[in-house]
Amino acid sequence: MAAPTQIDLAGTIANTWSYGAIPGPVIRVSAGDTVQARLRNGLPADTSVHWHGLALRNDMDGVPGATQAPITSGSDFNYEFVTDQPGTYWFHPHVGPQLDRGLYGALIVEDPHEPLSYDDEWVIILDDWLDGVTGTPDEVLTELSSGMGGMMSGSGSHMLMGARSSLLGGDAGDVAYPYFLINGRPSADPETFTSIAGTRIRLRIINAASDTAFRVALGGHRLTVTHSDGYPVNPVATDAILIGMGERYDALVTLADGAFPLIAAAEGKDSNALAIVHTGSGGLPVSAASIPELSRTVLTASMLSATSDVSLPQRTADRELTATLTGSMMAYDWSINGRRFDPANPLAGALGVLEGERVRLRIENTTQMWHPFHLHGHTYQHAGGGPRKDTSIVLPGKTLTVEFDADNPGLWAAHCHNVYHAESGMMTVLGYLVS
Ligand SMILES: [Cu+2]
Repeated sequence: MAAPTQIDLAGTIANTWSYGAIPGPVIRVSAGDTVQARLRNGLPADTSVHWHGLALRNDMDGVPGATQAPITSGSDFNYEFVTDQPGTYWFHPHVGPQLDRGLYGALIVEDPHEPLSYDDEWVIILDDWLDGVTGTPDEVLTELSSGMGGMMSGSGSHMLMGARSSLLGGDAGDVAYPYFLINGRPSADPETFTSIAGTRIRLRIINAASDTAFRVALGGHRLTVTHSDGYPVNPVATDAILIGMGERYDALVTLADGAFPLIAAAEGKDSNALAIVHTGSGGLPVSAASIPELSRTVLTASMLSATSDVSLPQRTADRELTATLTGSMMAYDWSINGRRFDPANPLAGALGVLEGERVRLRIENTTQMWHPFHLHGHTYQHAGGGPRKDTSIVLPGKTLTVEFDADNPGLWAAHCHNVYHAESGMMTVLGYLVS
């Protein structure tokens, strides 16, 4: 059930929309299981559910205009699909900027033959929050859509200027948020995880934000990254992880004795989300504001390689495609290959492939800002033996080349996972041609 509700942000009550709780209830299945989920739309608007990262049957992908009709207010839709691939996934609407409300949750596909050994696991969902506090996501989109001109005339209240990050190649984000949340809770009323020293935990970290990358670290600990976007990587130890919107990272950590801040620093935005990890009888952490791990080694996807069992077999590409990320903050005309996505004509400018092809896709960012590029229905591999992923940070002025096998026919959205960029037009469709 998606419906209007309220969220309690450490005493500030905000009106929002949710799937019953924020985050929504965790959906946990085993690989090979069939998920049956009925969405009842109690919202005063059309909606849908997209199952982010799953290579599922196309008509369950939740993209109105491409894979299904919108679920109108007061009506139901039954989603049913098989989950083939274990991993950390999530779900959210694919209508307007609804993702920037409380409509998101984790979908965990367990491996019946799990090769990792750990004692417990924690799902950690990161979010940037303004809904019901400084406005609504629809108001933000309207304001941003008028471009920098609106801000310069003094009418802007949501636009964020001066958010800079060297890790993100410059401009870090467009939108000012009053709160950053871990599992739906602000830093003043943090999520608390309680365990005992020596316990080995699998963290499943999901960035459900709309305009914020996070730098995540656990004070006093190093993390061993084991998965990116659900797929295993050769393990890498790090102090912190950079995670863009839509990305997921799994990491193992063995807990020390005490109380430790788990910080998700809003990259370039001078604020952070906080959770507390308690073991034994330790008191509260001395300082949760900053931990040295955040400024040590920060892992990005470029440091990862897929394990051999999930690497694509070596093969010459049958088709080369280019998705050039275009547009600017000034005009707020975000686009792909110079074309802003038109929901009334979704196939205009579509990228075409033939079933069975090995496809080499160049994602070329000609803008002055980073973008988390997301492809539906497939998990590509970063060229040169990199990680398998479905969402990748592409820095300004850089090109990321990925490869995938065209093995899941249908119409698949490909877009920036900054929800405001996507809604302003940085979206296209990957379609299967008929030979
Ligand atoms: Cu973008």
